Amino acid sequence: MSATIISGAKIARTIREELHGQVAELTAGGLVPGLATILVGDSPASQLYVGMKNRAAAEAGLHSRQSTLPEDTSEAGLLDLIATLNADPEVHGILVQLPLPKQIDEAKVLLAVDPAKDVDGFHPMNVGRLATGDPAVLAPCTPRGIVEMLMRSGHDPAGKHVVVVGRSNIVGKPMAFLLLRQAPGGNATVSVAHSRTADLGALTRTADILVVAVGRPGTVTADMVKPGAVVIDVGTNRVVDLDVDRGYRVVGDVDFDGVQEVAGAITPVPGGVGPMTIAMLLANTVEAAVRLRGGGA
Ligand code: L34
Repeated sequence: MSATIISGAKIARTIREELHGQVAELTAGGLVPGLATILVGDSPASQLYVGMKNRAAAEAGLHSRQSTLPEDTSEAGLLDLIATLNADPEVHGILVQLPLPKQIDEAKVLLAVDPAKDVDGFHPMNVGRLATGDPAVLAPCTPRGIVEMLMRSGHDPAGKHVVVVGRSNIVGKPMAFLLLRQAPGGNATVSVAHSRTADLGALTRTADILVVAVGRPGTVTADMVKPGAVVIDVGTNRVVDLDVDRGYRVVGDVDFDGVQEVAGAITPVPGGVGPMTIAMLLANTVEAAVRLRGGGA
């Protein structure tokens, strides 16, 4: 058997076209949704991701701007910038790319973003609203993108056993909360595994849907997957490959070649979850803009 490939790139393109239409209507009505991204430091991966986010925003017709701050930026300097963006009526979404340099307290920064402009869904108020099942919350982009990708590829998680491998605040935990919601895209039975889980394979073999987000290549191999299961690979790991021009390849957390022989469906890396994350950032920004204006969509 060979798994169906779920193309996040293709689904994301469709969503971005839908958003483009919605943004055109809003713009005609005098509301241009605005996204402000903040990049601190010069991590090549972060530079790439933030660049892709601003490009996608501009393509969809959003107002977009990027602030790039040096690696040695002080916490106070970053908090000042966030305060300015919180007060700017042209900005409806604020994204601070993670990780941040060591001298900056991430928790403080996430608390400083106006929850109404928190298009990452990382502010503790939004985390709490997600955990309590508020249907109107701005949910973190990666897990929201995964739900969207499952629904649009015909894999409704309702009633299914979903095993999430990874317990990060960016993916694992919000993924579990979204899947538990009593709402479309939710109603799953959820298990969360992590580095201290005993016999990971025994648990993952019970998964109808397996979401892997640990940031380590080869975490899930074919023997850990139930035949026919849906496998969502969230990892984006750079591995050295001197045979390609840029000197590295991007691989996921799943042993794709082996697992695709067993799984019913699988997401590729690249071209899977990554593009969905970006599409959901745009969707969250449009939603935030509509809510900040007041009134419905
Ligand atoms: N605040 N920080 C904040 N929000 C986020 O949602 C993120 N994340 C993660 C890192 N830090 C963040 C992202 O945006 C990871 N991430 C992300 C987004 C997009 C892609 C990868 C990671 C992506 O589109 N990757 C391409 C491959 C790109 C390449 O060639 O390296 C893909 O097709 O998967």
